Amino acid sequence: MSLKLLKQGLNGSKSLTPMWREQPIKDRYDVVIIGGGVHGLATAYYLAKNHGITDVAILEKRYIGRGGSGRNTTIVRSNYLTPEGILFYDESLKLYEDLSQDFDFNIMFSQRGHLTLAHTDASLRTMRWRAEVNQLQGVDSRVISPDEIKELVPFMDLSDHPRFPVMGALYHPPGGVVRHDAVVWGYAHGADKRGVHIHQLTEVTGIDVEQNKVVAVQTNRGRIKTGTVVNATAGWCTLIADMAGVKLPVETRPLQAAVSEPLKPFLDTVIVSGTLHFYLSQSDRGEIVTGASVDPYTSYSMDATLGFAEGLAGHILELFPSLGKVRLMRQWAGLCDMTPDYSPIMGFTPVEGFLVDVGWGTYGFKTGPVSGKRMAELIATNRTPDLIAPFKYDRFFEGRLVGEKGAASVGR
Ligand code: PYC
Repeated sequence: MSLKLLKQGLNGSKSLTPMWREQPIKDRYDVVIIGGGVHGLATAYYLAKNHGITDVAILEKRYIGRGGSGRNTTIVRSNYLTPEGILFYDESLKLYEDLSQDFDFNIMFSQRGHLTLAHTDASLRTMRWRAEVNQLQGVDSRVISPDEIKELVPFMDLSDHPRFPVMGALYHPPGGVVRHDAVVWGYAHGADKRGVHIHQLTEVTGIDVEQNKVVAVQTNRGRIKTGTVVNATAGWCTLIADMAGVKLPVETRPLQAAVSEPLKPFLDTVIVSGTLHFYLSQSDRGEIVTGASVDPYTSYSMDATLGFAEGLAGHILELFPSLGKVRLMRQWAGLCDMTPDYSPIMGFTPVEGFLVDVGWGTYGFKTGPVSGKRMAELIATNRTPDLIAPFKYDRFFEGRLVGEKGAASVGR
């Protein structure tokens, strides 16, 4: 046990220092980041840590981590389908591996392995395809048989009784889960410590552009002059981009999720079934953390629905009938900004100084570290890093889409 922890245990809350501070808001910053989720916070953190740029404000309409960063199912993996996607997601996974040490704060990262089930010949073929592309990029991923799955998940029904029997799976040992709030708090703490200002309850109401250049943002707390604005507002990115006159090819859909009551440990991998539309893992508290596809309509609603819970439970029970008596404890929804190719949009836009880190669909949380690191590099050098060049805004006009069918929960 660390000395710090022991001291806190003995002194109670007296020895606790806040993870980040409230600072007076200035009327000018070198960089203004809109959105206090993991992407915005990580961008500020790496700007300060890697590039010494500390005159940075994060503007968050509500409280940090209130959007997708606090509403996801905490899955981290890099077994994507496109070489561009795999390299990008893999850098994030590697950053996650060192993040607890980097923060000096436990983010409860657990590389417990990730299984994507195949229930048809066609999906088995896709898993083989993914495994080959993964391996070519150096990512640990392979197709395994039902017998091997049984070893990893003895509770799953691998007989021919389910409507869609399991024929195999893509197994990705480095995939896993991480405590999402801890990631938000760790980045907030690290950014604050280096001089970044985090302004909660600060809503952006307009962006001032003169001669095609950003000059300021308008907020409910006054006007802030700046030459660099980063739109890191998953779920609301089109509304912010509209303020700068930038159109984004994005539609917004809710993605619902749920947790069960706590159970004794029985599942130590992440399970995904594209055919049955569910994914689940067991948290360190014993809850089953689970979700399904995006809702089949565009909306900004973050309400949970009974229809979703019923559909999800029905699908899970097909493979885990022994969970029949388990009660759902909580349900919620987050907003997903979906692009036409299921890849993000990162970097420069036609408006000088207006940068985007958006279009994060159902895969944004896992990429917080790499997005923050690479967006910070782009801001510091005014050059697009090679790793994120495939995701540039211009690809939609140049016809260079990055069709990322390894994205989860995009079925409709
Ligand atoms: O991309 O792994 C994923 C994922 C899981 C749930 C939503 N997206």
